[in-house]
Amino acid sequence: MSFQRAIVRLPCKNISKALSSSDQGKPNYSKALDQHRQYVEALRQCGLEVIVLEADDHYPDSTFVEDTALLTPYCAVMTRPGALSRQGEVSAIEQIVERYFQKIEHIQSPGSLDGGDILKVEDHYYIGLSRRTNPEGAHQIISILKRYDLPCSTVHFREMLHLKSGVAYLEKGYLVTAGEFIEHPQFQEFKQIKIGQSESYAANCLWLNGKVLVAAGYPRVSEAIRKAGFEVIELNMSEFRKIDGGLSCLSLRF
Ligand code: CIR
Repeated sequence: MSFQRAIVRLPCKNISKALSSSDQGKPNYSKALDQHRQYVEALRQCGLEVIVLEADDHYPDSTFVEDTALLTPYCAVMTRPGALSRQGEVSAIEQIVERYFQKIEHIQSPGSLDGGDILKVEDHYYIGLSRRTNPEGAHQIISILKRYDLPCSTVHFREMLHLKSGVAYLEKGYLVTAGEFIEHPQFQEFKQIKIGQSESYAANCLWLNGKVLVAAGYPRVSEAIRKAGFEVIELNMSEFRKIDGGLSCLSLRF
């Protein structure tokens, strides 16, 4: 599989008001912009055409575009984020997605679903049930994906914010796993690159056309991924980490 394009949105001036469960302080806007610029550059290095949307000051979390949609080969599914303050992010992304997708589906109330809870492994979609994605949201997306003959299943977990906060797929049968996902029964059939507690933030890495984007500052993770045969691009993510964001959250790839 390969990706041609990505949609990203510049971080906004109100990024310091973004949702956060971390105790690492507020993100610095100009550093976030700089890190975002490098992220876009890395996407281009991986061969993607990058659609860069203007910042939206109304939504402090709006740089995390991944949560607003699932883009599949046959349709786009616009989500309904679990955090009330983020639900208004979706319509602006839909206007962009409409240019590229003929079929657009929607998650509807009372369903909630964040894109960060959807992990694609080959042609299978794992849907995480989290604090953001409720059973109704999962039920709706599963019905949609079934209509397009896309196989899927739900994953229960307790600790992480999103499914992809702790598990990533790198192609060639490799999963990167951290925390509760290391022993998770649904992920035992894969070759696992297991990440220890102290580096678990970097489990949210991103395979793009043969290269893997990894957060900088987690040397054991980069090393393990290199050993598995992938080229690694390290990116400083310090400002996004402060607001619970990882590498995958910053783009929608298709
Ligand atoms: C939030 O709490 O919604 C944002 N501060 C972080 C979203 C991260 N998104 C993701 O993992 N897909």
